[in-house]
Amino acid sequence: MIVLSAEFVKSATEPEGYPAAGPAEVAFCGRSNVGKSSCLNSLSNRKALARVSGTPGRTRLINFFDLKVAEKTRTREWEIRFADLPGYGFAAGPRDDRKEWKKMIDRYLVERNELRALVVLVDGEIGPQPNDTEMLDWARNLGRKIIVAATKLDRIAKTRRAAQLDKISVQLGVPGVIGFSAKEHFGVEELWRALLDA
Ligand SMILES: Nc1nc2c(ncn2[C@@H]2O[C@H](COP(=O)(O)OP(=O)(O)OP(=O)(O)O)[C@@H](O)[C@H]2O)c(=O)[nH]1
Ligand SMILES: [Mg+2]
Repeated sequence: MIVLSAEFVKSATEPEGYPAAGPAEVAFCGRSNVGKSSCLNSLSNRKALARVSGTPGRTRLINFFDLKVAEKTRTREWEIRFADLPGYGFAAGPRDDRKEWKKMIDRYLVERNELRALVVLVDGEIGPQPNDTEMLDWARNLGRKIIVAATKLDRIAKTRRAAQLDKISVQLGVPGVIGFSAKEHFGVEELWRALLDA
C-alpha cells in the first residue's frame, strides 16, 4: 500500500468532540505499551504520526487521523480514518481514571456510526492477558467487527511464529490473527488488507 497522505485531525473525549462524519473509521486499542503507536506509524509509513498530538495527557484522549492510501499499482485509492484509543491495563491508574476510561471507550464503541472495525493489538510474545479478553468480549457484545494483530512478533523465533499465532487465535476465539512487527516491518500489508476489507 502507498500512503499518499496521513495527518492528525483532532483529539476528543466525548461524541460532541469527535470529528464530523467523514471517511470510514477503524479504531485501534490494546494494553499500554503493546506497540500501538508503533503500529500506527508503520501503517502510515510515518515515523511519528501517532505522536503528532504529543501533549501531556493525550493518552487519555481518542486521537483521530485521516489517511489517503493507494494500491501500489495506483489503480485504486481509499480514504480512511484511524481512531487511536487510549491504552488499558495501566495498573497504577486510580479507580476514577479507569471508570472515566471505560465510559469514554463505551460511548465511542456504542455511538460511533462511522466505526467499521476495532483492531485489538495483543503482545505476540507474552500472548493475550485477561484484560485483552475482556476488551474483545466487550466489543463483540456490542456487535463490533474485530481484527486482532499480535505485535512484537519479531521477538519470537521465526520457526515458532505460526504456532504462536495459532495459539493466540485459539485463546481468543478469533480466526486469522495477524502477525505483526513494527521493528522488522512485517504484517503491514496483511493488516492493511484486513482494514480495507472492513
Ligand atoms: N521488538 C519490538 N518492539 C516493539 C515493537 N513495537 C513496539 N515496540 C517497542 O515497545 C515499546 C512500546 O511501543 P509503543 O508503540 O510506544 O507502544 P504503545 O502501545 O503506543 O504504548 P503507550 O502509548 O505508552 O501505551 C517501545 O519501546 C517500542 O520500541 C515491535 O514490533 N517489535
Ligand atoms: Mg502510544
